[in-house]
Amino acid sequence: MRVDVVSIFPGYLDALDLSLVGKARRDGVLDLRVHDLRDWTTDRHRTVDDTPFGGGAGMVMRPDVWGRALDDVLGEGGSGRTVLVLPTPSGERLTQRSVEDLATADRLVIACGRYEGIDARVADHYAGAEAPEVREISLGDYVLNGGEVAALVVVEAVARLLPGVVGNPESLVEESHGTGSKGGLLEYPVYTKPAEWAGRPVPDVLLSGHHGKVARWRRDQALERTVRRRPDLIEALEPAELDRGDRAVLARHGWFLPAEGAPVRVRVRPGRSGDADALAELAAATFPLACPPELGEADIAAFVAENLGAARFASYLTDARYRVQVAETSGGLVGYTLVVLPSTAEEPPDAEDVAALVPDRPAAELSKCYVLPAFQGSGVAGALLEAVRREVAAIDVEGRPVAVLWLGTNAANRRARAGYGKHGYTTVGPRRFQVGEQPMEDVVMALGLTAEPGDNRR
Ligand code: JD8
Repeated sequence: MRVDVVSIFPGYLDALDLSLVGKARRDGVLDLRVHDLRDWTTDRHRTVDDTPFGGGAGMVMRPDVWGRALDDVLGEGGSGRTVLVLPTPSGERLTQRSVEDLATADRLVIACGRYEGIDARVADHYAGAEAPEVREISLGDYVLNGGEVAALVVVEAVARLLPGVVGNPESLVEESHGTGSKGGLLEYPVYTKPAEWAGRPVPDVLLSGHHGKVARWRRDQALERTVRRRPDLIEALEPAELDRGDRAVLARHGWFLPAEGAPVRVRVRPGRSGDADALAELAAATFPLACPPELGEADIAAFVAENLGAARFASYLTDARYRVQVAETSGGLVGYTLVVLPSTAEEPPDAEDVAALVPDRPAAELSKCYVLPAFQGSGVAGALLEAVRREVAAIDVEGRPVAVLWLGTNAANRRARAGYGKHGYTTVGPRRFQVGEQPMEDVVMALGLTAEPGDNRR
């Protein structure tokens, strides 16, 4: 690849004589040429700038000088794909993906501006031409004094992708930000000898020799770092590239994968009075989906109107006998739970058959646990159940910690039963009841809350 850099400070690029880029130049893999813009000035002061039209501070670089320089440099090269790279704070953010694209070109010409920048007609002039392609790029949202630093970055980032520059091309695939398997995540932490430094040991797993565990640990570290430092990258992750382990790490940090699309930040929090309308809307959207087919639409609509309206939720949110948890995204509520607490420590569940199946007291009912279809199987329901367990396990009724959480779920709803089972609920027996004229069969499941010896739940 040939790269030409034009600058009024050509010495700035001397660093590219060093290290891998220097070797690539000596090996002929990279033909890097640095030009002094002043070679294309015509006055004895070698002037490259002038005052800005429209007034204002500073000086602007002249288009005619740049035009002569770029016409000459662009004219030197053969055919093939040429990209004119114009570093500017107002450019598109340079990313590994755009670097990978630049690395497929035959030639790059990088124009380093100074002062207040280059007259805007230069970019327009070359962008209007058949060739070269023009890329206005920025390194990031901070202000530098010129384009030279960006030229150093572009040359190093592109050169190391050229065949034969980096010793083990395998490591390129492994790198973060790239399109390789680790693409889109930050690097995991790395360690080397001594195994103990400043009282700090190396993580045991890295000394285990167990490659599978090491790979999993490194992946988890990369995910956790990315969640903490670059949540924007999590939103850009390709769901198909996330395995079960990845999804578990993301879920632990509040990121869940909906049925369609990229990971979403879901916050689980206690319901508050302002949630009533959104909860009623969510309940109306989710309750019918969990109803067995034999239940008629009319019965369902009647039940929703009677029991799941905004007014009912407003009462749940302000009445201490009820606890509401909600799962919320930036787009609104996607899940909720409702727990009914006993008024007294010995108050039995309101259905006799349940009271017999759930003897422990105080007993609280997980009355509602619903998640929008797009988030079913994403782990959001599990996060809600974990929040419910933590919240209810911390509640005393007449000074006695709530001993058990019980729920009734449709016997035919295998997914729900499996989900509750995964979170510690065990089936304690059937529960039969009527909806209108329709006989229904639920299973009752229960989760013991009070600490057994060695059980650290409390
Ligand atoms: C090119 C002139 C300086 C910028 C007045 C300070 C890139 N990420 C980046 N930040 N800054 C640059 C950059 C700065 C440049 C030039 C790139 C040419 N300046 C100007 C506008 C405000 N001075 C950059 N890539």
